[in-house]
Amino acid sequence: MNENMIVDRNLALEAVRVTEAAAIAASRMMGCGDERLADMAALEAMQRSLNRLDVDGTIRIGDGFSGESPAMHSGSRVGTGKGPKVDVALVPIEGKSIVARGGANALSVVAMAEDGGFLVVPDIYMDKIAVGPGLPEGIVDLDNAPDVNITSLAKAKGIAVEELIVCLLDRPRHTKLVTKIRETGAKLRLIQDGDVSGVLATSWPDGDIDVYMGIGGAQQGVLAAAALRGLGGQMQTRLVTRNSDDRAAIQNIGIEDPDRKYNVMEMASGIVTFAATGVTYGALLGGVKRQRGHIITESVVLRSMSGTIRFIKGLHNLDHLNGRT
Ligand code: VTB
Repeated sequence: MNENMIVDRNLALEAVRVTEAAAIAASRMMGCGDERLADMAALEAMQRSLNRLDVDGTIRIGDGFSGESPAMHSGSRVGTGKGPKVDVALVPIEGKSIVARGGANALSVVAMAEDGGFLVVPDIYMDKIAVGPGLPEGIVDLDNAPDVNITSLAKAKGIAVEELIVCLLDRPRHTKLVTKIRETGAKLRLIQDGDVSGVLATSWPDGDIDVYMGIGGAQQGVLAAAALRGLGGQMQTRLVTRNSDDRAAIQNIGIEDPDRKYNVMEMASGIVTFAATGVTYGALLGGVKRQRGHIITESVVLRSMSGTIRFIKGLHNLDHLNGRT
């Protein structure tokens, strides 16, 4: 076993403690009506547990309001600095607004990769299309019309188009896309927020989404790619340049071709570890709940090296959590 493998195995176990801590903190803010408050609580908890890890970590995809503490922006260092060099991508709450209104499917997410493993993207939009594992490479393409993607996918899966479920964010920017999808006869699942879980659902062991489409956060796209390295699905993405600010952000970050299409490997390469914990109840993972002296968490840990999918249920002692033991 080489050093990278040992590092990866240990990180897989540690990464989940980071998302558990953030999810527990975020869940206390469920329904608080203020997404900023919820995010700060999760961010603080995530930062605290990341800093306990024996890694020399650099955040590549981060979070935090500028000028405020805590913040874990791209370039910030995390970990004790003693261990291996890793790049970190995180979203303390994927679906802050979900937590603020007490909705479903909010996750706490962290991914770690070898130095240089993540595509570094600005906080802008990204067009995405994702399908599950076991399908011919390139079965869908961002440059195809939606009906072409939907019919080829249905054919490859051996199902009728009418049986296929397409997931996308419920946003005015998708009005035309939604009309085109409806014209094919396919089913639709319009989600409020949380497009990482939308992409994951295409490749989840018992997920019912056949294809995820549409425009969401670019940083969420990289996190979703990290997960697909473990789950085995396909995704194609392209940054969306709406105006001169977006163009400048893309340029500043050092991306030469703003119209380039990326696949999963180009967004998350090398050895990648991904962990997510449910904050609120969801289709993929249960949310944080309280039960007889414990706080229960449901998480998943994915390792790109082996493709192992681990579901981890945590029973966290309430007395200990509250500092009484
Ligand atoms: C999505 C969603 C995120 O941002 O990426 C979305 O998955 C995209 O931005 O949970 P808009 O809300 O502007 O459409 C989030 O909602 C996070 O803010």
